[in-house]
Amino acid sequence: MIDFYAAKTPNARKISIMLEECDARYQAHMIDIGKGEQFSPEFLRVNPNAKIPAIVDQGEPTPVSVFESAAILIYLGEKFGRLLPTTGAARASCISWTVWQVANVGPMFGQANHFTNVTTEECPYAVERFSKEAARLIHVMETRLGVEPYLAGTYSIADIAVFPWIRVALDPMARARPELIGETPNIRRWFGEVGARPAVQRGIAFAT
Ligand SMILES: N[C@@H](CCC(=O)N[C@@H](CS)C(=O)NCC(=O)O)C(=O)O
Repeated sequence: MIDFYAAKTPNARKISIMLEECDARYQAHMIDIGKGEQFSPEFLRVNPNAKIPAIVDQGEPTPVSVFESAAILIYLGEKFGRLLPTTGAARASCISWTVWQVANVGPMFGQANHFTNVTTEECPYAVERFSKEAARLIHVMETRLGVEPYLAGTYSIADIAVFPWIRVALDPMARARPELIGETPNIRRWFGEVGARPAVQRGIAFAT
């Protein structure tokens, strides 16, 4: 059994999708980050950095805590032997694109959304800076998906890492900026294929 600490956010949905793809036995524990539950002493023992997602794998001789979504995706890929190539160039590519998501797409989309939609202060410099970088990342992804069907060639944890963030940007109900996506036929083709997977649909439906 895997304890999964989560909230209704794209970062958490990466992990619910991966748990579903792996047919893992898991129990979700919702952390109310609006109320500051991530700072409770119990949760800080799981993730000293006070952020969801995090997991505790109770299925090992000694429980294993993992935090940071990329680390969790790699841990689950190795544990279940799924969606993470084991050697060579394929593994390097998969890890590169997975880390690309957590180091770039998450922070930049998050900041672009924050300064555009969340803060009540006018911050034109920050809006411009983060929106431009988010648009550049979309261009990088669109170019990549023009030469490969999936980010690392075959469907992998890298696609799972990015999918919930593109979903937020595409969703007209979301507060993120759909105009950032623009004319991106390759991303839309990829989004349709990834989104049609039953495990992805179950992972997205999690906690909605
Ligand atoms: N780099 C982290 C980002 C995690 C993150 O930003 N989590 C947010 C929710 S999506 C959070 O827990 N925020 C609570 C806070 O900042 O206090 C990852 O990929 O896991």
